[in-house]
Amino acid sequence: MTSMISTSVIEAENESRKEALKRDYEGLGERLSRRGIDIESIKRKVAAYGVAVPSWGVGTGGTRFARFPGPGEPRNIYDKLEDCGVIHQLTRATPSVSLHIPWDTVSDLSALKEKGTALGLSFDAMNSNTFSDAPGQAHSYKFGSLTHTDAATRRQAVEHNLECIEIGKALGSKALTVWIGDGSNFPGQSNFTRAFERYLDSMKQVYAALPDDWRVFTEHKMYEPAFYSTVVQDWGTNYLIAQELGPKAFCLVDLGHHAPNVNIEMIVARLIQFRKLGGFHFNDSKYGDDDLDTGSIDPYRLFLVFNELVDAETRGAKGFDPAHMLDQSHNVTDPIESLMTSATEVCRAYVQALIVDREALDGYQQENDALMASETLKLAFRTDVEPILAMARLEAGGAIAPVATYRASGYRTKVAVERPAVAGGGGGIV
Ligand SMILES: [Mn+2]
Repeated sequence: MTSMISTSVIEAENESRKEALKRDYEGLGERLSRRGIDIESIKRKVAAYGVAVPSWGVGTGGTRFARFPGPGEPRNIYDKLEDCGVIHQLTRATPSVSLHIPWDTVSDLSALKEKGTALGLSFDAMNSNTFSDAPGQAHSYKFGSLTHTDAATRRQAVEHNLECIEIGKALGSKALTVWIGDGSNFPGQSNFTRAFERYLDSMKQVYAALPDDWRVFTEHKMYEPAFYSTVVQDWGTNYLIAQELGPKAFCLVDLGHHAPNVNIEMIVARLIQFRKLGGFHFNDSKYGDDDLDTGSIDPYRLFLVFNELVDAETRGAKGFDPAHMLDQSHNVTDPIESLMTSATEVCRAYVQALIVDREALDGYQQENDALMASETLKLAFRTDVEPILAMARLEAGGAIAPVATYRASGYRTKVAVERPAVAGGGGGIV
């Protein structure tokens, strides 16, 4: 196994924090046992949990206004995998990487797979891109891709998705995520019904090429890049797509792709109930699709989403197997630090949801005791579960304090020397 960060750095950093962690863990264990919760079983669950890192996440993101690249940005997919290796080595929570084609230029697939294996990383869902034009492509996506009025453009977009499936097969991926930028900027510009008919027709061709053990995830988004209408605008349309396509099609919920104040956890519950929840793109937002770091704005909402997931897990909901991925844009931070922090936030929400007293909650719901039902959730959310997360990392060979350990390692300074600055780069917001 290739270690990106020297294990001696991790050990030295952990040594200085180990005793305090042990005391904190024991103290929390005692408090939880008073509530009838076994801290060890919670720790085992979070230790087995993983969230995928998007390959594009390790590059600096940007806005319509500017992008400010940081030092040592990854130059290619191999550099990106190494950065993902750092994140997993320190957090032990991100065992897989999600590729984005053609932002990731892949040529030697077996070398790529080998590199991933050496870093302890597998390949999560493949992401196709038909929302921007690749150099030299025959037909432009300016006016759409899978829903374009021109059949040849639609065909090209379908072919690209088929190519993504082929690449994914070679890498051991088991899912394709399709997000399209198709939509309109003017009332009347697009016929809603015809555009959606064309979408379904194109997606049926993609679906037909899916291997039996694959799933296809479609992602809804309310607005952007089209600002009047998008073809897959909300979870209702997304659900229709999954229903129309068949049993291998599922809805992906990107937390940022909703209007402010939308009850996302309720959407999650509905999709679970009707067995169409495919997975998540985790991020956070204040105003729209801000792609802010997961848990940085509204950690309670993230917890409420996980509350639905743990509820489904606990009752053994049929067909429940969502894929978890981070999808956010790092404009002002070191992407490695943001992704480590965000992976930890996802794990934290999971653990907080695991310690909800579900029996008590059920009782309060039955009795219509609104206040105590809410307090039951709040009790779990208010519990500082960091010792569980840190102990799980320590026992798995990770860092008690990932960001401090990363800074102590000098990784960014080292790669800044090896990787000369490049213009552009594959940052993006989808
Ligand atoms: Mn997304």
